[in-house]
Amino acid sequence: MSYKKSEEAFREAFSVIPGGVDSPVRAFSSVGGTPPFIDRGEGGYIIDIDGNRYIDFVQSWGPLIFGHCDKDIEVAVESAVKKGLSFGAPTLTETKLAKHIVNMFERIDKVRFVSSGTEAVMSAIRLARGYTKRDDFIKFTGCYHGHSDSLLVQAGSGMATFGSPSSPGVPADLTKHTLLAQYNNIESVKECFKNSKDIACVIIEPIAGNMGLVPADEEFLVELRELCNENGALLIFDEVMSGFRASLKGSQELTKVRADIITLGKVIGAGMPVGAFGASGEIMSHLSPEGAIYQAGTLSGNPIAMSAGLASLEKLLANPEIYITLEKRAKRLMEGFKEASEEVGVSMVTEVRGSMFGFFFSDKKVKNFEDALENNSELFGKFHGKMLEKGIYLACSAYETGFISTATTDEMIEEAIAMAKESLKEIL
Ligand code: KE4
Repeated sequence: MSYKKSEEAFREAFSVIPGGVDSPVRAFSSVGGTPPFIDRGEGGYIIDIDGNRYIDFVQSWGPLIFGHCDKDIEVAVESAVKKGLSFGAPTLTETKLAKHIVNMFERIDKVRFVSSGTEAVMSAIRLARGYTKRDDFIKFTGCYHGHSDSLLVQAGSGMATFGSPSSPGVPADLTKHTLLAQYNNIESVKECFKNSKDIACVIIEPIAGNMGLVPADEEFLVELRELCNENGALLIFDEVMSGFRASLKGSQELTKVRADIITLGKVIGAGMPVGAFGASGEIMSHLSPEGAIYQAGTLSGNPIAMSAGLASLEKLLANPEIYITLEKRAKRLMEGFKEASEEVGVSMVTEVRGSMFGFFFSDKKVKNFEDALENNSELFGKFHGKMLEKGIYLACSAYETGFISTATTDEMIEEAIAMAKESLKEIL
């Protein structure tokens, strides 16, 4: 494959955009090489500006569950565009999409739309703090919830510590209320509740997708729910990625545990900028303008984004059986990757939840971020590069999740498996 045009484009982008990208992961820093500049998508494929075609397992990091250029979503967007791009005023589409979400998620009576997952999580935490009149909150190492200041924290020495900034530009004052616990380790959460009597909420990805794919144990979630109840803290499930991807109703079809607040994104925008957060009517009544907790956004509920999300969600609701096929294909892909690793004698552990898949070059079942860090990331980088050359577009980090869309055919899955076998043989 030639990447000449992308190499030139990357240099040019670099001259006017930091790192040449508008989101760091896209720069391929952890895998090396030049990120292909994408010209267009076609169903399960993306084509770069050099004309190289790839089977797309990233799908814009999750939103494109129907693949690229889905006709139904395109028609919905085209008709919305003809009526205007934005009004800064209420529209019927927002209510329609909100009703679908409220009807799908238990304990959620109201939802508010924003323009990104970061905004959804930032607003959810402010809502929890305002509602409980407490300042501290617990997050888990390895979970990513967007880039708002209080979430850019790194753990201290112990398993349960107050966070310190993980990024310059984040004052310690803004992270001193963030406690860090270890994923799937309920003792570390108990430790946090011992360290603070001012905990407003616990936020977790119930199916973590930002340390690779690492689902929470059911027992852990049950105990987490109990701890929140005992301590008067709210439980926030960040399903920006897992919502509509792990199942039609995100983690809700995979655990009996229910959160007080949920955050959503990605699929509900179908590739357009949308985030959302929802809770009971009682909790949401504390949000402005009903209540005093302020939250706002010029493009929140944007009619074009709402139309895209509504078309995507209504298609999912009308075809819930697609999740059977999505999961079958995700499992076949991971089975094939495992075969490929066994053929060359390297260890691999894999995980699937609905249309989400993950794999680590490791011989250890991954239960938390510390386990995930033990993977062979050097081998992952080489594997990613080889697969790209062979037309397979995987997430450019070992700590991300891959996705199957309805446009990802059985033939594409078999092609990716064949290329995985070839790639590993060439590397090792
Ligand atoms: P955004 O602000 O990027 O829309 O959403 C933040 C966010 C919140 N919560 C979860 C569980 C998420 O996965 C994300 C964003 N996911 C990453 C992919 N790992 C977005 C990709 C990127 O940062 O470019």
